[in-house]
Amino acid sequence: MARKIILDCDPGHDDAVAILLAAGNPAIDLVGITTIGGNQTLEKVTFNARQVMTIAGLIDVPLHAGCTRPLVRPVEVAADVHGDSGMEIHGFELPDPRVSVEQAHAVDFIIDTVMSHEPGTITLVPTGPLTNIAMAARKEPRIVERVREVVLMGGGYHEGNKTATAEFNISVDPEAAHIVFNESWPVVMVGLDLTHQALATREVEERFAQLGTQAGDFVVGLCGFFREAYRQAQGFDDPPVHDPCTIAYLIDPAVVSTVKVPLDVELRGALTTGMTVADFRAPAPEDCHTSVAVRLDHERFWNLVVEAVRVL
Ligand SMILES: [Ca+2]
Repeated sequence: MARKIILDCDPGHDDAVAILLAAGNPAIDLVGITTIGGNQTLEKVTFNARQVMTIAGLIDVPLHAGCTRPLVRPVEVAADVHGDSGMEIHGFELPDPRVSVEQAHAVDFIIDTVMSHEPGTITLVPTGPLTNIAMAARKEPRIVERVREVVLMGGGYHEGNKTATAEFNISVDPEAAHIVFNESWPVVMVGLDLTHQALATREVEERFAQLGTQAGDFVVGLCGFFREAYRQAQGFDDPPVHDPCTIAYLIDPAVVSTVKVPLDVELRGALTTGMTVADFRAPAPEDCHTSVAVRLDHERFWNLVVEAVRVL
């Protein structure tokens, strides 16, 4: 049976690819999409989500906007790698959105969806700051034992990007991350250690170009801007496409291997605020509910994404 997920995202070039992968792979049942301010303001990323959902043909999937800012800290965006719109693109005309935003707040949608489905059936997939997920856990604590798993893109056990030790999504709202990591639900952290292996090489980009479809051309356009932005901002030759790694893990765990390890987040470090700390010193205790993603099968990953985009 297909995995029922709520994708909580901030599109975002790589969020867009995550949406396409979720839309095009039959192993995923996209119950809803929620947005969170992150790569750009909530208003901008929600507009971007509407455009991506239009390209992906997700006309009947509900879209709910969430929190405009982190729990404690001020808004920070990532215009250096995502541009002024949050999803700047090269050589591709984005469509007018044919998807509208539902009335209900994302946090209420998450709660209502989890509470109205059988326990253990809804997986939360956050690919932006964790504000909505933390708010949902605080507003309705009963969701914690009903959620099947939280599979998030964020953090890193050896790497940072926003700072030397902190990844952007976690750094923007570390207090929210603290709530999510310290609830008892299973958490899989797909962090930079993993997603920096998900490089969109020229060969990968060419496979999307060969599709000759709107969705394929969209990915090529995303890669074009993202490659240049990542080169200038972080010195990458090819851009790492972080967010779809979460979806790939759910489709086929062999593509993204994980290790069980206690995990927490630094809230008060002089140099390390927002750092995710994984304790590898000993075998994880029996009751350990957190895992980190360690190794990506690059070829199988891109095969999944290309195939999903092909069928859209
Ligand atoms: Ca994202």
